[in-house]
Order: sequence, then C-alpha cells, then structure tokens
Amino acid sequence: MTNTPYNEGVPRLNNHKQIVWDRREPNLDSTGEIILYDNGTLVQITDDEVRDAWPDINDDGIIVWSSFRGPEGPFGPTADIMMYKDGVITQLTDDDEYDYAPYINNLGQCAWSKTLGQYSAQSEIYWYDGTTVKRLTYDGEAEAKSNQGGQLNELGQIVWTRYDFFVDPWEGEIRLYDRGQIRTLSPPWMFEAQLPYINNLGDLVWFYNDGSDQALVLWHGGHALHLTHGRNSRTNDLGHIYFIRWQEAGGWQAWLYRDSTFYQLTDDPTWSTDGDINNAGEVVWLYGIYPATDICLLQRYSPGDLNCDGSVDGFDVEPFLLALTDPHLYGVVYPACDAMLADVNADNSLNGFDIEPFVGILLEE
Ligand SMILES: [Ca+2]
Ligand SMILES: [Ca+2]
Ligand SMILES: [Ca+2]
Ligand SMILES: [Ca+2]
Repeated sequence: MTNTPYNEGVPRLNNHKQIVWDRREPNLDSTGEIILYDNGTLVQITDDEVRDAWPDINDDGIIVWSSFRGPEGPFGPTADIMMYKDGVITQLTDDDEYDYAPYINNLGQCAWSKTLGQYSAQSEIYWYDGTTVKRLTYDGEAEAKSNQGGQLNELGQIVWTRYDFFVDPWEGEIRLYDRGQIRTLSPPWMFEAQLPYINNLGDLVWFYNDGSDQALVLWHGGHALHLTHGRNSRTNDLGHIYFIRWQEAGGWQAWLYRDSTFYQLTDDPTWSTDGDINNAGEVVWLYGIYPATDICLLQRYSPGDLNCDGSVDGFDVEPFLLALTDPHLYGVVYPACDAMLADVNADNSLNGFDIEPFVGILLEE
C-alpha cells in the first residue's frame, strides 16, 4: 500500500476496503496526520500542527481518532476524540484528560479510553451512543485500575482490558458490558489477559501470558477456547481471525485463521504487526520496524472475476460458464483462481442461480 520514508501507524479497514492510519515524520512525535485510502486514492484528512493518531473507520466512511490538541498534561498535550463525517470534522470530547484510541461501529457508536491525568495509571472507558458521551466504568481513585482498549459491536456490547499496574507483576482481565451489566470473561488463571476484540456475533478474541508464550483465546458460546500461540488478534463476522506470532527467525509475522485452517501470511525478517480484517476476508497490517513502517493489504478477487485479472467484464463470461459447468476443468485451466468466485449470489453453491447476479455485475461495469 505504501513505500514511504514516513512512520505509518496501525491501519484499520472497513467492509468497503477503505483504510485509515496515522502518518508521522520519522522520530517526530509532535505531529501526525490521518490518512484515508479510498478506492485507490490517498486522502489526507487532517492538516495541522498537532499530533493526530489511532484512527478507525466504519462502513459509512465515518472516521474517529485522537487529536493531541488539549492543554498540556503530564505526558505533553492532552488528547480529544475527533470525528470526520461527510467532509466535516467535529470534536466529541473537550477536556484536559487523555482521550485515546477510539473505535467506531456501523451504528456510529464509539468507545475509547480516558486517562485521568492526575492518576495516570487510572483510565476509564467512555462511549458515544451517537448523541451523547457517557462514562462506562469508574473504579475510583483508590482502586486506580486502568480500563483500556474499549471496542464495541452492533449488539451494544462493549469489551476492554482492565489492567492493574499496582501489583507486580501487573495483571489484566477481559471485561464485557452487555445489557446494562459488566462482567469479567477471563478466568483468574489466565495471566495478563488483554486486547479483546468482539465481532457482531458476540464472539471475542484476546490473548494471555501462559508462562512461556502468548496464548490466543477464542470466546464462543460462553466458553473460552485456546486457539494457538499469538497475540493482537482481530476477528470479522465470519470468525476469520488476524493475529501475529513471534518466530525465532524473522520476529513478528502475520497470520490468518480461516475456516479451521491457519495461514502464515508473511515470512521474512521485516516485522508484520497490528492489523485488521473485514468481512470480505481482506486484511491490512503494519509492515516494518519503527520508525520505518509501511502498510500491507491482502486483497481478494471479487465475485465474478473468474479470470482473476482484477476486474469483472466480458473476459469473465467464458471462465464463469466453465466454473458453473465443470469446476474441475476450470481449476486446471485457471490454477491460480477459484471456481467459487462464480458463486455470485453467495449461497455456497455453483448453479444457474448465479447467472442473473453475474449478468447484473457485468451490466454495472
Ligand atoms: Ca495533525
Ligand atoms: Ca481530552
Ligand atoms: Ca476478470
Ligand atoms: Ca451460488
């Protein structure tokens, strides 16, 4: 996606292959701008002297991020949550605390963390219901727990990590807000459980420290299932999971779990780290070692692109008919493609019902 001298930040991806990230001059923390990749074009959303960081985007193209525009705090300028919608930037928070790392769902609701400056180890989850900003957690100054990484799905469920940095070693647990109640999902023996992500089925992924490595957990149907070694996972609504794993040769590498199979996406000395996955099975991630980082995108051919040349047009008619009538022969003729790209109506079978929607795509072109 990029090959620049800039320090590109962690990318986030929506279901329309729009991607956002923050871009900084190498080794210069005081600035940063929000970049949007939209249908082949890079758009710079912000242009000011403050640092803009950690953007997220929903399917309506609404972008949220942290802007370090507030009064000076113990760690430099404090941050507020910004929202970009229909070309207009508005501010969701306006105070002298650190509001950081917002997430936005397709209902336009957001969740993020607010660090309470005077007690810098204390942070609480805040969320925006589309109209007003609300505080979700409050552990109090005496407790001073650190609630971080708030993220929410379209069922009104919010997840985050509740850290305790006042014990040594520190502890972390996975918290879920659901229908007015907050509970802990990770059992006490799951040491340093952190970074939960919930999809629109109510399934979660997170990881914990199992003593020798980082163990990836899938929470499904009220049960925690140990998946593999890895961390920093995200899942789409089909249960596909992006995660990273440390390997002796090469360091951090990108992995994909899809339909009960693990795929290693990268295998080279350049690190692949945090990323995102959408419902088309496309993946973006950060590639490189700070500050020389770039963005990678794993694209997929779209339904109807039966000759796998990146577009759906008249050249796809013949291979489409071959895929319908003889998928085996299709696989011989087009070994690098997939006959299931002819499943245009997405019902997992190849038959006459795919013809009309296929013609529909051709007429749109
Ligand atoms: Ca800026
Ligand atoms: Ca603030
Ligand atoms: Ca094609
Ligand atoms: Ca079909």
